[in-house]
Amino acid sequence: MARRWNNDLTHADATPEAEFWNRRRIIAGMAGTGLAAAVGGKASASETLEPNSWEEVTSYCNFYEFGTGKEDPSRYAGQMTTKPWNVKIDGLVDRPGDYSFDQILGEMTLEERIYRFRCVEAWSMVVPWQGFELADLLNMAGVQGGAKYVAFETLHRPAEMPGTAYNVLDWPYREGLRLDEAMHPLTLMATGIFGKPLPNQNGAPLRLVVPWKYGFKSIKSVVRITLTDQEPPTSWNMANRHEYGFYSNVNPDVSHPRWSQASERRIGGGLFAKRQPTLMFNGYGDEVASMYEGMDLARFF
Ligand SMILES: Nc1nc2c(c(=O)[nH]1)N[C@H]1C(S)=C(S)[C@@H](COP(=O)(O)O)O[C@H]1N2
Ligand SMILES: [Mo]
Repeated sequence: MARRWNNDLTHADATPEAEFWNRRRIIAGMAGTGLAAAVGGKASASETLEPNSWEEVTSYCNFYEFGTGKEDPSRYAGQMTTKPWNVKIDGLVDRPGDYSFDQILGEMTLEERIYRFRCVEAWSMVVPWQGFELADLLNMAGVQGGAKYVAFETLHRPAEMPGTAYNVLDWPYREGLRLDEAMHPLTLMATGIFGKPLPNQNGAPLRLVVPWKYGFKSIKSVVRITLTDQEPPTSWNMANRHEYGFYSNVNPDVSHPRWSQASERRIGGGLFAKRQPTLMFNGYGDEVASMYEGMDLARFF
């Protein structure tokens, strides 16, 4: 339980920003402990994870339900109603049901995680999230023995989502993880950034965050979580299975068919900033590589 160092934080009393930055210094002071590794991953020893700004994280977004432009989500996602909010948890679970967001928050312990975030389009950010481990939510519902995968769905409400008028993707937006990936302690259900509730454009009121995978796996505004024994269909894979694999682990050695993944552009670095090398598993290899032992990562990309 050492990781839950701030179990005093609840949704109701979102951390004031000053307090948040103090907490961040506490995290930074934990170098050498397992805690620091969980937060920063392997590269944390050589790289200080300096978060992007609120402005960058909330204005440069991908949320195609509101349009394909990077600024469309910050312009249009405000129309999305997030209260009330229910998450249906179904499939191979002992306690299926429609869980309200407040009910979920009441059961979960929120914590801070500063993670690298790498989009398949080769840009990246560092985001300070608040949230809880997906494993805790799945355990609340009771995962049954036959479950092998977890499928996720985003809200699909055309009246509030102008982007869904276009068939760029097959709506609702869908994603999936293997059960061991879903249960991994790095896998987060985020409810906030910078100590504040998630802005709509970032996937309010709760979204998945899988820091060692390309950003599109981190599905926003989740309304359904289904435990299944089959690999679930996922939106980007359905749109183009040659370009977007089910696994989509960050991998500098496996190019996207139309561009290299060897380096990335850190958002906010300025026009003349040098691209930085992309890290295997986005720098979280020590924690996650063992899950893929013996797999051909070029084939299961
Ligand atoms: N429902 C939904 N989730 C989504 C997307 C989307 O279009 N719709 N875009 C994905 C992509 S491609 C990325 S890079 C991240 C972006 O998250 P951010 O805007 O909070 O940085 O969200 C992911 N989750
Ligand atoms: Mo992305």
